[in-house]
Amino acid sequence: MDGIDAAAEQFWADGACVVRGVVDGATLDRIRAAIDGLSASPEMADLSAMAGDTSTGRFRGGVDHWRTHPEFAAFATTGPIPAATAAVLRSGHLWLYEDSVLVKDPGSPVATRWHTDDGYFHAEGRQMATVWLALDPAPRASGSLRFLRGSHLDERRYRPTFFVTDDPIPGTEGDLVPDLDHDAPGVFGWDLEPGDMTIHHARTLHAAGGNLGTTPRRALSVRYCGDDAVVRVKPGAPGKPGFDDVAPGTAMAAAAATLGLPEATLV
Ligand SMILES: O=C(O)CCC(=O)C(=O)O
Repeated sequence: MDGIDAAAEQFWADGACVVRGVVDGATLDRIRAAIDGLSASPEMADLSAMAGDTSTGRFRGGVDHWRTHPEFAAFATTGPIPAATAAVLRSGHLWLYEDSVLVKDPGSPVATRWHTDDGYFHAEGRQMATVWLALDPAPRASGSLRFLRGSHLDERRYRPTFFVTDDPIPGTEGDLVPDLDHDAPGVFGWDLEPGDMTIHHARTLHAAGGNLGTTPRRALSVRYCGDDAVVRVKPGAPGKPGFDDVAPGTAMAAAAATLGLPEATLV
């Protein structure tokens, strides 16, 4: 994969990287169709409503589609998405933790607030990352992700929030998330074309603006654990099946089968 070593260097130095043109046109069409098929599904929460926004353009999101839709499991565990992620994480194995579909209609002003994914993951380790695959042109003005450089190296832990507000989820642990200007020093990101993806570390602070463009901003986000990840339930964070029954500190390699988390095929 062209440029993957440079992407890995940047991921570990800055906390995020971009890999361009990873997914081919036919696969993008299949992912778009799968995402569009969820549009009226109860799996998709109205995040605009959670933000108190009444605009016609909505922000909708769902999680764990792979559990009930085999095509989502296939997107996340086979082909170039996990292969690129494992190369960037420098991990010999990769376990699917979660997937998420995130659709911002044109005209949705709702921002994704600053957060780290770490607070939501019932796992701990340096080799944990999220892929954000663009299915539509996603310049910054349409809501591609913004990252805070080096924040993955900070030992601080942040409380997970409701994603579109800064309110922490009750019962969670850590500091309150910051509210950073998207033009602040150290904030960076990329304009993306369909098939490009960013990969960010689970401890990297990130956010996205609303979609000020004229086309939808559909994204598939996939969260992975690598070789050094261990199970660690985070109090108050949304639960995942089986995690409470696994001893804290158990290696994901040993726990994944019990948890029903598939290992990706890396080619
Ligand atoms: O798509 C978005 O607006 C946010 C996605 C995100 O924060 C993530 O996938 O980690």
